Amino acid sequence: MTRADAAGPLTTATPAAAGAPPPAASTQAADGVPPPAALTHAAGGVPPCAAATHANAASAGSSVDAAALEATWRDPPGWRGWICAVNHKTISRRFMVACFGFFIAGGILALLMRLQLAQPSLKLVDARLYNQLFTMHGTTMMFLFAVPIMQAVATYLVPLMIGARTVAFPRMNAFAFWTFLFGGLMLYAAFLAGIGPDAGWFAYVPLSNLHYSPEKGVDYWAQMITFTELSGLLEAIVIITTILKMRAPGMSLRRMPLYVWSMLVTSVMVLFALPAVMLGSTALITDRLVGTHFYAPAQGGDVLLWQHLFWFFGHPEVYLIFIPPLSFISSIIATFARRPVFGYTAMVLSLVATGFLAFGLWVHHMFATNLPELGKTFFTAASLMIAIPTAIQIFCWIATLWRGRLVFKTPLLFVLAFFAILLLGGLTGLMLASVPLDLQLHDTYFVVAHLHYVLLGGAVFPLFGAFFYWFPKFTGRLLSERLGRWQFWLFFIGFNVSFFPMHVLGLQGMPRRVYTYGAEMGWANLNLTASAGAVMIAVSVLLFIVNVWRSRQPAGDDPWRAGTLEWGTSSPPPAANFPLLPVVRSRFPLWEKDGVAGHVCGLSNTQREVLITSGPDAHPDHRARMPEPTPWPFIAALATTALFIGSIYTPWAVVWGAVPVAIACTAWFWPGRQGSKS
Ligand code: HEM
Ligand SMILES: [Cu+2]
Repeated sequence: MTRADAAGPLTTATPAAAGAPPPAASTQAADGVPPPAALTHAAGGVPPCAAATHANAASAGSSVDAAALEATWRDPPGWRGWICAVNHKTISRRFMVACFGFFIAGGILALLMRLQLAQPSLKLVDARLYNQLFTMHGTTMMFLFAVPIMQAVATYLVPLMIGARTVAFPRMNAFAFWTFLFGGLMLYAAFLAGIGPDAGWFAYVPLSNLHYSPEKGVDYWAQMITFTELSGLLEAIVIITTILKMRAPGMSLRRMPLYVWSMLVTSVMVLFALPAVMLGSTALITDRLVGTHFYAPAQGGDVLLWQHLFWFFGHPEVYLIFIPPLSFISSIIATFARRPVFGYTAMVLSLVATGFLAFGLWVHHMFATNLPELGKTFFTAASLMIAIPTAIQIFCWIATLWRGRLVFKTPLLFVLAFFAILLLGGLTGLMLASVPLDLQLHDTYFVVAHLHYVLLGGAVFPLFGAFFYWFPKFTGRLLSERLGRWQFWLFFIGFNVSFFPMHVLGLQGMPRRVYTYGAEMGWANLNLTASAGAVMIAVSVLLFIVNVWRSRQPAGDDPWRAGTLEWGTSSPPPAANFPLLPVVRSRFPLWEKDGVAGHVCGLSNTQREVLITSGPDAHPDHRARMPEPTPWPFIAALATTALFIGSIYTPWAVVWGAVPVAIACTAWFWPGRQGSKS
């Protein structure tokens, strides 16, 4: 972004300046935060600007400026739009669809596994393919679905929630999407070509070294990590910068919606967590391809180094998956209980505390190694401690729901199911955090049950809830309540039928990652039950797709009568998000008696201009010009893909492959007429 030096004062107009009655004191008192000084200053210090009338016109649905704005901000039509789009909503929609596609693919692999395990000694798939199935399933769900979809949803919602026109670095956002997509497709191409990875989703050495995994599968796996983590890091930078520099005037940190807080915490965690696994997987590739010895004990390397690097990322990853949904829940609960979530400060502090503590737990995945016992007790304590901030959030939600007038729509059902399922997953987590018990249950189906209770309970249930809640925002259409309820109950029952028996199977000693078992083990009935549950889950997901496909019912702009800014514009939002950027004075601007506090004026309609505000208080600071649509992020992602895939076969690809990447980046950053690219 660069400073735009266009002439003209940049001001904010409050209703007072526009001649409307001053905001009621009571609405401000409710929030307890006084309006920021600079706003009153701006409103008082400049004459009521032309846009003050725009403000009124905008709320009355004026289309004059809206048409110009639309022309300025929309993506090019036709195939050029496919390649050149940089609008954050376009990129985010594609990102969400891609992640959901990978979820379906990972789900089909899970179904295949459950079919194979439905009866003892079945021969549907052999051991080799089964190894690939669970590796691909775990990898897909963790790297191609759960984390990226949280970022994808955020790049849609965050700008709308903070009253911004777009994300920071729109081109980087597009590049991150393409890189992610190409990385995922590469992994599936390898799988379909019969060289899928088969060393498990955490690819422990020495199993994943050249000696035990001589085929190319592990190389594809390790390179897929590079793709997705590069994309994840870039998205984190986009989200952090957007949140810290592009909030609507008046939206101080203390007025940020909880969801925006959760994305800030998550994205900062990404910056610390992802480099660890990128480093680890790069060292794995160089061990395999050029004979380095990072993980070779005979040459002075260390196999446990891999586990440390992987889990230093892997445990926080669970929270990358889990923290955004916590705030889906807060958004949904506030709206359906018709009141702000109880204990804002406690909620924010719990999010931040979870983010910190999440980095101090990784060794609980390594209790079965020969690390010093005393050291392990520290990680037991830390694992128990992280339950505290989550418990605080749960109590705050209960306090909110207690006196609220609940409206039992589908999103709320998913939220309530989250409570039940996550509770069970949390309790088995506390059990596994104790070293002696973990040594007994390690690598049994008890762990498979635990991880699915946490991951599906903590992420997939809230995600479906969030999707029902924000689908009207994305599309302007409502999903059917009737189908939604069917989907919910099938999913809830199917989930428990599928995964609850796995606790018992684990206690009976069934190991994970086995492709079959003998009838004499006595595991047949529980396994058949688990497989039946998986089929119910599949039917429920099908219902969801049908629901999305058939949705026609117009939603109106704000079907839930919610209070946060994303509902203050039309549904789906126009290309520029808001005809005039809002000014806010509370956490739920739309629940104020007279709506938002005012509007920003002085931004161009014919150029992609955004307002940059100060980090803590969101005082208006300067205008910045945002980049135009361009094919270069797409081309740069293609060049990066060639480099990454080439390097699986020869290290020289890193050298030659850098040339097209350099050319693409040079073209991308070539100073254009408007002097602004990012
Ligand atoms: C949608 C229904 C799902 C079903 C029926 C299912 C089923 C399974 C099965 C049968 C296994 C293999 C167990 C073994 O042989 O050890 C497995 C492993 C796993 N699943 Fe799922 N799963 C589902 C969803 C998910 C989701 C949503 C996630 C993550 C967000 C996930 C993450 C994992 C992981 C990380 C593993 C471990 C893979 C490994 O051992 O390397 N699963 N799942
Ligand atoms: Cu963990």
